[in-house]
Amino acid sequence: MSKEDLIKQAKQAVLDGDEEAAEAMAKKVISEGINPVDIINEGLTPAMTEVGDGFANEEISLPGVLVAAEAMTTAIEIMEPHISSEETAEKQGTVVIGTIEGDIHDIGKRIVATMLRVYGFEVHDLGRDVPIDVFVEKVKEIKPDIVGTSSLMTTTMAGQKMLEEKLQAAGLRKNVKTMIGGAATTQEWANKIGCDCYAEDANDTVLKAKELIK
Ligand code: HCB
Repeated sequence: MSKEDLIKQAKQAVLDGDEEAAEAMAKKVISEGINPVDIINEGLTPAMTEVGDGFANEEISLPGVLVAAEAMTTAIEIMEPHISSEETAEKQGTVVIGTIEGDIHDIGKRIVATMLRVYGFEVHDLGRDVPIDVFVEKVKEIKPDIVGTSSLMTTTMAGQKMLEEKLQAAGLRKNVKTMIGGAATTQEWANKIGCDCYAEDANDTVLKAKELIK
């Protein structure tokens, strides 16, 4: 089966919220030796964006979003361990990443974490709904080059500002670069809160993370 066919199947599985189809597609990607990164970037992610737009326009219900997210997560979990290490460059730096407290959205953050690993970063993924103090503790403990946060909701963006303030107060901010992302965030928000960088998607994250550690 061609890569294009599998991209189509990936999109359809997310749009239909069909976990079984997502699983079958992901297993086929592995057995056919196709790069999972292409399937994530060209199939799964655009389909999830379409679902998000459908939800915003009230064409898709919340349970519809949930099954789409489950199909996407299933496919990523199967493909993640097979993401090619040939693309893995020499070690680039260390990143601590997580989704801000109160926010359970983690699909995009997971993709970002995976892509950073692929391109040579050591990534400590703290998961989702992560309290700000946990980010601060991890920065103290791991001494990463970058701390990245994800916020998908206007209600959780404030946590990114709080992280800037708490890192300052703990005397840690000068030793770590900060990066934000997620649908609720923008470059303007990054500027406003004094964050070093806003990244729009996983590719942008890798490019900007490399810039930040230079
Ligand atoms: Co959710 N949800 N949701 N949701 N959800 C959003 C985010 C809304 C925008 C939908 C809408 O109203 N239009 C909205 C938030 C509105 C707002 O605050 N402005 C919303 C809401 C309101 C909610 C609930 C409150 C709904 C409810 O219960 N009434 C609830 C949240 C509960 C909570 O968190 N406490 C909820 C629940 C859900 C699920 C569970 C059904 C599911 C999440 C499943 C999961 O993540 N495990 C879900 C989903 C899937 C979405 C949408 C449809 C898609 C999000 C997504 O996965 N996109 C989203 C609509 C949208 O975003 N337009 C909707 C695909 C990924 C690949 O994109 O933007 O996350 P991404 O990540 C990109 C990019 O941002 C960047 O790179 C990624 C890869 O390209 N990036 C980073 C991300 N993080 C980064 C960090 C970095 O450091 C750097 C770059």
